[in-house]
Amino acid sequence: METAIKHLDPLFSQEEASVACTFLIGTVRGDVHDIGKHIVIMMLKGNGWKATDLGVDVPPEGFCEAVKEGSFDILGMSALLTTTMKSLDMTIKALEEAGLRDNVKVIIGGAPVTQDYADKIGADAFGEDAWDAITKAERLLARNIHE
Ligand code: B12
Repeated sequence: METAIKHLDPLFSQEEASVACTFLIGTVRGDVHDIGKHIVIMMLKGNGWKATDLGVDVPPEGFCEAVKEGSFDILGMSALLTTTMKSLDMTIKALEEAGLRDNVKVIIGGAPVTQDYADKIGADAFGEDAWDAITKAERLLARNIHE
């Protein structure tokens, strides 16, 4: 999978952006699963988005620092373990405590994650798969522009 991603990535990065959108993404603390996250990134790039990957096992403070230092429209977080879903919640709380929550729209995903969980922890959206991630992110961005 990793070899395939290395080959495919340059091809997905050639499209021009239909919307100028920046997407920060990472796998949450305690979790090293990143295959699905890489698929999301490839799909984003293929649709003209700028995606910045923070990697795996990213602590809440790592997400906060990146949101503070950069200029991102959307923060995407991936969790593949039921035990690391709480890191999604903790990261959103950390963003709130740091006064950064309004800087980004938050979209979460990963096999155990659900819309109910996204609602419960105050995420802006849940993406079931890579295409859903893009659809929901574009919807959030459109809403942001019209707010
Ligand atoms: C590959 C894999 C691993 C690899 C990961 C390699 C890597 N580089 O990612 C390795 C071997 C390292 C691994 C380790 C472990 N794993 Co594992 N792993 C898997 C496996 C087989 C596949 C996961 C996967 O890649 N799926 C394919 C991708 C494409 O799907 P996806 O990740 O869901 O992504 C899609 C969507 O969810 C969504 N999405 C994903 N991220 C995001 C982010 C955003 C923002 C959005 C919008 C959408 C989105 O879009 C993606 C594309 O459509 C699953 C079992 C399974 N069949 O799912 C177990 C599984 C996830 N692992 C499991 C476990 C238990 C572990 C370990 C704890 C095992 C152990 N005892 O060591 C460790 C934990 C390590 C850690 N700390 O993270 C369990 C989790 C159980 C649970 N309920 O929590 C599973 C379900 C296996 C099982 N049936 O028991 N694992």
